[in-house]
Amino acid sequence: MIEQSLLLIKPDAVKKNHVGHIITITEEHGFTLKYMKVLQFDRESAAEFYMMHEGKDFYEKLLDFMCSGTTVALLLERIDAVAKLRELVGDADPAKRKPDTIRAMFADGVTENAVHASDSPLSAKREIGLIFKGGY
Ligand code: FUP
Repeated sequence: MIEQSLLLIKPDAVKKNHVGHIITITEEHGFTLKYMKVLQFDRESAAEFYMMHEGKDFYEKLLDFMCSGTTVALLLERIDAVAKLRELVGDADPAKRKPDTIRAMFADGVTENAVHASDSPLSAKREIGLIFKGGY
């Protein structure tokens, strides 16, 4: 089934000029770019996006990082988009990352991990709503 998912290219990857390369990788894996937005998270919007992690030991560090620079949000579409994008992005834990995943190629650590991909169709719907609520 054709599905939509959200990919965030995070501040570390934007600063290192990996945006174009990451978009190309998604296109090579059958994703179609429907909408794109360049944005700056503030504390409030980052807290809302990552609300499920509130109270965890890495939460404040994660918000600081997400607010540290520009983020590029991509609304991507393909068959089975959510699962396929998670596979392409790779694990947040550096020890578990498979080669040829976006994080294996571009991430420096567990927090500075280059990209975010929605983890379920429900999350994708929520996250797409949050990021694109002001329009495309
Ligand atoms: P993912 O859904 O693949 O982004 O990974 P997780 O749900 O494990 O983590 C959510 C976010 O918290 C990721 F951006 C990574 C970050 N994180 C940390 O910064 N430190 C940790 O110890 C675990 C996760």
